[in-house]
Amino acid sequence: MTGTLSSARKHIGVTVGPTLSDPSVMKKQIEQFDAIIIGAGFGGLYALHHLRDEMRLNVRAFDGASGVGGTWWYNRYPGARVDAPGSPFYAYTFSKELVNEWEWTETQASQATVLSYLEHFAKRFNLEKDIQFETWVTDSQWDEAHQQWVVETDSGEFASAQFLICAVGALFVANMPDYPGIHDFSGELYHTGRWPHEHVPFAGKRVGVIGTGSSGIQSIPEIAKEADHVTVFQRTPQYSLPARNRPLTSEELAGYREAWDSLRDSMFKRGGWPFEIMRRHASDYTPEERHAIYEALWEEGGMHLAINSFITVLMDEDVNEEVSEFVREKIRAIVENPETARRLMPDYYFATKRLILDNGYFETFNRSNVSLVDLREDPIESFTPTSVRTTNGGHAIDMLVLATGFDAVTGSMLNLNPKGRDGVSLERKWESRFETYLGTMVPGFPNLFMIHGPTSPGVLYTMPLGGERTTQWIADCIRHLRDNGLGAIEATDEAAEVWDREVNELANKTLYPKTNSWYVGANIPGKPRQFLAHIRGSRFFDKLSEVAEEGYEGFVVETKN
Ligand code: N01
Repeated sequence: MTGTLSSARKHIGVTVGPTLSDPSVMKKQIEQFDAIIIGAGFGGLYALHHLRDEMRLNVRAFDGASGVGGTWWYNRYPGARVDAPGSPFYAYTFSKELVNEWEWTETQASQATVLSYLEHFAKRFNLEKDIQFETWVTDSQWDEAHQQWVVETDSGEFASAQFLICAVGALFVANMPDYPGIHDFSGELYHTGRWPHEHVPFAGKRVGVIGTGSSGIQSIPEIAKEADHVTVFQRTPQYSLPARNRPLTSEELAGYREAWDSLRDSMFKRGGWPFEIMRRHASDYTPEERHAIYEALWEEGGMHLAINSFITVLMDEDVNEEVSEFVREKIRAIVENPETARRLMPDYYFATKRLILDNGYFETFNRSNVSLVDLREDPIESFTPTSVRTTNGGHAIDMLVLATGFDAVTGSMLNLNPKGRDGVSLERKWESRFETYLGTMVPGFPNLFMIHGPTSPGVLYTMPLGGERTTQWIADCIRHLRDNGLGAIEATDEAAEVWDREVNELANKTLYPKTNSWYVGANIPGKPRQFLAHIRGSRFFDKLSEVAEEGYEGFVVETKN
């Protein structure tokens, strides 16, 4: 954040109160819109299209990057791909024309393909003219008197709008490990979530990779193909399933297009998943039959082992352990060196961290140029200009890749840190608990909407579709306000409390909260522990509709000033 709203106001010779109540100054100093959108990734782009073209609102979007794409703009590390469900479902679903005109060529599209798709989307709907790129929103403040949000950008501009839509990304604020002395390392240093746009050559280099989440597991096999040596620094061994990425045939794509309406309908009903889900119980099968089911699902690849094995896999410890052991067996069978295989054995509940899909990750450890350091047995002690030193010795490297993830779900909203009613900041509001109503609004922050906010289904749902559905709800809410001469809508504390309980109760029926994952904020030291996602996506969107039908139950509204 560079400066505050009031300090910059001072800079241009005005103060907060009088400025905002003086229309002539406002016209000169502050550009006015109906809605401001922060972020031009999947969520923000659709919000811009929908609010501007369907609702006919005057909208401005801001993004710090120099192009559209959000997550797909930043995460350019080698091997970055979509996980499940893959093409053509990880895409906008609302326009059949769009579905029919974009030619997906692989089941798990690469980052470059997804970025091209988003660029195509922006061009097709002429969105770029209303996006201000390379512009960070550094501050945002609710202006009570005018029932509007005023935002400040890093270029010292101000803009205001009745509605503020935060499409700031659930996985944006990079988690930089705070190892003392890490800056003593003088070689090339990258974070996967901030990968350079220029080609990064690995040939002839010794590369260290810290982190074995999706980003590490996707990038390590690609880096190993080129580098002299790759040293993987692993803190938690992972379950990873074969992505089985392959070309998507034109017949398959044609079939999906043909059946689009029913597949989309299925996504609505099945938590964003387009295909039928087996609703079977492990106890109805013999151990041999169950094993055969796991084998078939492993061969099928993708997330099927988690989604389609047994319905209690994320609730029943015994079923979960059986699937966990099945994956461990696979790792033992793939990895030739038994000591390396031992270090790669995951021991948390299967699928309670975000599931990872890989393209040859475990196989990579059979290469002679890849070695594994288990940080639990052999922790990092220091860095030198040319090495990482762990308890058992030094590891010479020329390049360090941090695949250490993000301050997930809440980090980007806190980075924005809007100031709501009475100037109370989001940071203060969320000091001990990430309180929201419907994962979309926060008490004390009228007319501020989040796409993929905490306690929304977020990453547990197919995100582009989740963004569409959330935006449609936001748009209906805005229409409701406008049609009824209302100036503001705000979630009540009571509704947020009930919501919080409901989200928690759902999560506590599963094994998710028992694992230290970014779903509970455990990857960020000091972050309040709270399960951050609504685990029943379809039920979540039904609830959004019910709340609207009931006249926005759980909200208070104000007439327009
Ligand atoms: O981040 P992560 P990610 N010292 O937090 C380790 C999405 N995504 O960027 O498990 C040593 O999952 C950390 O260890 P531990 C997807 O939703 C999607 O990989 O905390 N290690 C872990 O191994 C995903 O879940 C795609 O013990 C440290 C790793 O770093 C999410 O983004 C692709 C450490 C971080 O894993 C985040 O994935 C990529 C430290 N100080 C990402 N700090 C798709 O395919 C952290 N770690 C769509």
